[in-house]
Amino acid sequence: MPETEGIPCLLMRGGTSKGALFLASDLPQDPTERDDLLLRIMGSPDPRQVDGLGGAHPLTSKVAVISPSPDTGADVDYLFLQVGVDTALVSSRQNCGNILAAVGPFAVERGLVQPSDGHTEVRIRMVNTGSTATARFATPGAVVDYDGGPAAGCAVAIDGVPGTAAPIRLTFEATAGSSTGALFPTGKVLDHAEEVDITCVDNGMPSVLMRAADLGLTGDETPADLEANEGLAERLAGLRLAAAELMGMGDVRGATVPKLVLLAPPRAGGSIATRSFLPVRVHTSIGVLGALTVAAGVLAEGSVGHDLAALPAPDDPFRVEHPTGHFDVEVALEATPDGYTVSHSTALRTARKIFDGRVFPRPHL
Ligand code: NQM
Repeated sequence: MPETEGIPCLLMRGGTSKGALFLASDLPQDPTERDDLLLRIMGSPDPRQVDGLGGAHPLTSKVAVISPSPDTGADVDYLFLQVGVDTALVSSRQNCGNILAAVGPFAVERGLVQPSDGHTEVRIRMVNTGSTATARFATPGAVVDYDGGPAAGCAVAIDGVPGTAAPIRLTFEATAGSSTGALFPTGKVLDHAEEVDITCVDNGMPSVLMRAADLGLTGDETPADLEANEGLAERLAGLRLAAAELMGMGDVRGATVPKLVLLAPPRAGGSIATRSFLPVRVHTSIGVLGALTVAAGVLAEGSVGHDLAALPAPDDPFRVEHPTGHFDVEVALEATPDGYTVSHSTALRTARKIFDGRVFPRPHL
């Protein structure tokens, strides 16, 4: 279908992020053509993304491409694409657990999965890393309940999103080392880069953990304060390149991974306080896989943050504090003679269908 007739698109909030969701069959198969089209749909490159769907922040400049899965262990395949805001870049190098929360409902909306009357489970293969997740959500009368009416059991609030909505439970398998090959990609729980203690960890989101205090910070700064600190930005950029080399990720200039996370003792009854970098803009909350990765890293004895944390009792969730509240996750980390393993991780999110229609990409500049 010519693009002048518009491309079917569902605009959705997934967790604390927002993005445009497409059926793979509605987009060009060739990745170069697809990415060119997505840049024009989102209005990139432009710091305001004024001519497209993007929201002028990495957390609202996201795309999901969904198709039936050829894998017998999954119902659908989900490819996540981060669309640059002021750069003409589309990257498949990272996953996104927040947009993942919207994928199960999208699969029902588009008829890829038959919903049950009650609750529906959708098994999702995250194509970026090959790991899988299961989303469980309310579908009373075989229709997705986004708001959390009586059939959803209850409506829940997630910090960083106003109001309440129906819960979407996400269960992850095989996230450990999904991008880098190992939960602790350097083979150690503690390393040093540019004279700073770091823990390099990947429970679904390759991340470099460090103590805020080691950088002269409290860990309580607002995202705006951190983004305005030019000296910090320069120091973190150097640290990130050095850490990525240790993690075997090569030259990550221009890449959105690894993320950087500053840790501090919890201030609001949680397990640890965080400020995470995307890696330049500062997250207003924290990513889903980002939070699972922080929890796995901090739970490991000897890591950066282990001694700063108030570790939860065995059956309690790990509460990650962030700039707009907290995020509870469960991470089953086990010590083995060969190191640590994670059998599964879970997180609770919500999602919402915002707009269903056809999007009209701007023409080539
Ligand atoms: O870590 C932002 C987000 C994310 C990623 C980012 C995410 C995750 O909050 O699973 O969700 O880290 O770029 O959308």
